[in-house]
Amino acid sequence: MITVEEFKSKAEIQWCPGCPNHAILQALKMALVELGKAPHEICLVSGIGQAAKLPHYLKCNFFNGLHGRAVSAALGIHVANPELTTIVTTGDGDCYGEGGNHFIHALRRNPDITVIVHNNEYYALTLGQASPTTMPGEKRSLQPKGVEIAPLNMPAIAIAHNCTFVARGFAGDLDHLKSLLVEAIKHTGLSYVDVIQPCITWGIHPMRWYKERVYQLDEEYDPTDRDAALEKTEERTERMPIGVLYRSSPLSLYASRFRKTVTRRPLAELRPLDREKMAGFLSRFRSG
Ligand SMILES: Cc1ncc(C[n+]2csc(CCOP(=O)(O)OP(=O)(O)O)c2C)c(N)n1
Repeated sequence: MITVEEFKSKAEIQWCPGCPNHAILQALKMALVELGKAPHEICLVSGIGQAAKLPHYLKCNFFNGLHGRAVSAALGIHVANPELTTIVTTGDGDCYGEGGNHFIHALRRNPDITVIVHNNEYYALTLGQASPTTMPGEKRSLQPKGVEIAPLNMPAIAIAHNCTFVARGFAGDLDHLKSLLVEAIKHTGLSYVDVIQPCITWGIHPMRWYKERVYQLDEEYDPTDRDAALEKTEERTERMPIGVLYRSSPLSLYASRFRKTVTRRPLAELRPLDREKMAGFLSRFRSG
């Protein structure tokens, strides 16, 4: 039986001590353990940013791509090898800003991947500039008089485009987040979890502020009610619901449509892996 310890990588964590990203990393490891996944069965995919460093800190296959392109890379990886559990870890800037276009089109395609967005409402790596989810009125380096435009409501966009699993989690509620990630990874089709991740360096509110506002959706909430789900996505300031906002029956998957029209077998099956050749290739990237 795989343990959380076995997912620990050798890389030294570069996040601020106390950053809620640590909790998201832990929740993901716990979810993978609960699902009985082994490191070789998983591929984490990311772009650029603090959130995008997560794959460095979890032992498994990973691909670190360009800023905003994680979802597109994940789509290709999943189609090439559908046996892998492909998970994107990305920031609000990476996924909704630089990668917004790619994410929206992935929603239309419905690949069987999970997208976890560490939504801290800023471009944290590049020193806290406003991102697509920064709240209006907040003063930032490029908006000294305050952000003037409304934040992007990506969960609503996802629901409008029939994403079959849309959830919101909170990095301050580890067990709840772990359960959401288990559900998301189990889900067939694109599963999308927007995680409230208060930024302790550039943010204006402490964790306590979020804890006072976040509440768990209960059994009375019906995640199959599309209109109710769209309404819930609007609660983002005074009350912040967490849980599965929207869930619908499976739609046709990108990989199976691809199989019918382009190639019957996934790339990973076309030619057996030549391990010797691969080891030679990989050795070029090793130092020392
Ligand atoms: C094409 C491109 N534009 C801009 C940058 C600079 N850049 C690097 S990370 C980043 C912001 C990342 O923000 P987010 O995805 O929210 O992640 P966070 O650091 O907040 O976790 C930016 C703008 C870049 N590397 N590449």
